Amino acid sequence: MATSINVDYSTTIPNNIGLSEDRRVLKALERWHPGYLNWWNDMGPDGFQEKLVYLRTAVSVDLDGWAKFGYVRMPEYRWGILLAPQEEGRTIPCGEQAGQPVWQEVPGEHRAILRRLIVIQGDTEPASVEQQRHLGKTAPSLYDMRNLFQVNVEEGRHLWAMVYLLQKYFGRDGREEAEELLRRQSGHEDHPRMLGAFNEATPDWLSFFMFTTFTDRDGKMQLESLAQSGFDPLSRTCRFMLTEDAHHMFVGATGVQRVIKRTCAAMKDAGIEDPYDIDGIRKLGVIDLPTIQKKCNLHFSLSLDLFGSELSTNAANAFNAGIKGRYKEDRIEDDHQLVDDTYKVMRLIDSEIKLVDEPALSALNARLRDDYVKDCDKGITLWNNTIRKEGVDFQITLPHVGFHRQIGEFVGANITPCGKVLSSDEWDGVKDDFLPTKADGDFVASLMKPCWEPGKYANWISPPKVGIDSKPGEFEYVKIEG
Ligand code: BYC
Repeated sequence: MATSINVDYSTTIPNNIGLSEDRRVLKALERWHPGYLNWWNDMGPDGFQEKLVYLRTAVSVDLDGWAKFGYVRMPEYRWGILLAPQEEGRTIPCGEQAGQPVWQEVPGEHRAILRRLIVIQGDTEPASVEQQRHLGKTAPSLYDMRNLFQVNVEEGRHLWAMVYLLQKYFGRDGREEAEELLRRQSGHEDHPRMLGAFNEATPDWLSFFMFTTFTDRDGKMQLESLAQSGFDPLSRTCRFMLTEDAHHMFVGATGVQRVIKRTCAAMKDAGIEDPYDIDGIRKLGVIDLPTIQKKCNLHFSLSLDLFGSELSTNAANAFNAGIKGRYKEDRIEDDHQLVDDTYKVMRLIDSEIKLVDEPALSALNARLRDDYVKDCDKGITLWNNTIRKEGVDFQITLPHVGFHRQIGEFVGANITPCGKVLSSDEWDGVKDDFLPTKADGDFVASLMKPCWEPGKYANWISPPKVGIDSKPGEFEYVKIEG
């Protein structure tokens, strides 16, 4: 397969994989394209399909300058198939065949497991676009609106990336799966998206920023693991997707930071020192820090569920097969087989939380989740530095991993964000302190009014430090008129 760093725009589907010479796959993708556009028009950003948006498009996959900025109508965005360059001499990084050359074709014995992972990954991409489709209408600025749409078109491209793998390597099954990816819908009663968090609503912009902080970061960890795959086309696809995901987490973490900054500034101006003076703070038209903490608790716990059960034979099989590695597998120094190794897993035993040695192979989901929690701390530090600089006495914290879980070891347990195990009665008395209530949701919703004048920001969020592509403050990121 020919690959180059630069993207070929001569076919209807931009690519760097020599698609014009691969007629079978080109045709299959061209057949899938109209269905994709129908899906985008029906389920993508509602009310903005005709607007010109200042977006970046990939023109090259090398690290420097792969992006080109310009005004585009979203349905005309050049979604394409982009793979990171092939690494000479790459070997399978883990499992029974570790050290042997990577596969350029799907190994028959691992076909089912690979297809399942690619389909699950693919399913999350359109799901997030569906979850966010109404947010444009309440964007707090044109800058934020543009960032939302950038995230959306890139998730659309990530769907293309997985569909390419399905069409190229999985024949008829792959084509059917590609159709199903357009048929399932986030939150749909009969054909929902595959993973829990992708069927939840993203009702407001604070949720969007939390989602891009925490759920996109699960995306990062999963893509990092799949980038370690011995199936080289999957690895190369994921390596390029990771460069795009970094921007999504930036949008999330700086979005929450800007909300926090505005709240602290408004408190200072009004002479409010107590962060728990909820009514007083809400009267200022900003979001109180305890509500931000509750949203953080919700989105972090929903994202933890995306790692599956702590102990999983699926995960062990994928690792053994060399299909999915650990986070930064190629930089870990051990035998990459883990046959006799153990890993400490947090478990709930007789209502007590304990660290237990488990077979390392079974515990791979728990290990990836632990790596994820460490990575999440970066966002939290950013937010707490802002609160400290503004002089407010409050700290955002990540809740305990057992808090509010729907998957795995802690399902059904009543564990507080501090990690205390409660009885059901005790839990009912305090749960509204930990998760957003209807009243919290209604209050946040009441602030979600569009603010679309170039250079202006809604009262509840502060402006960013710098513009996109070094544009000045009043730059018209989305042309709303005309
Ligand atoms: N919801 O052995 P188990 C992203 C199912 S996000 C519903 O515990 P396993 C993005 C599981 O499928 C990253 N079902 O877990 C972010 C299995 O069902 P079957 C997406 C769940 O398989 C933002 C059963 O329970 N990528 O990119 O070891 C915006 C037992 O499973 C859930 C990936 O996830 C759940 N939360 O691990 C846009 C990577 N969890 O097979 C995009 C690919 C588990 O028995 N996926 N189940 O019917 C995987 O690596 C694994 O499938 C999982 C689960 C980590 C998801």
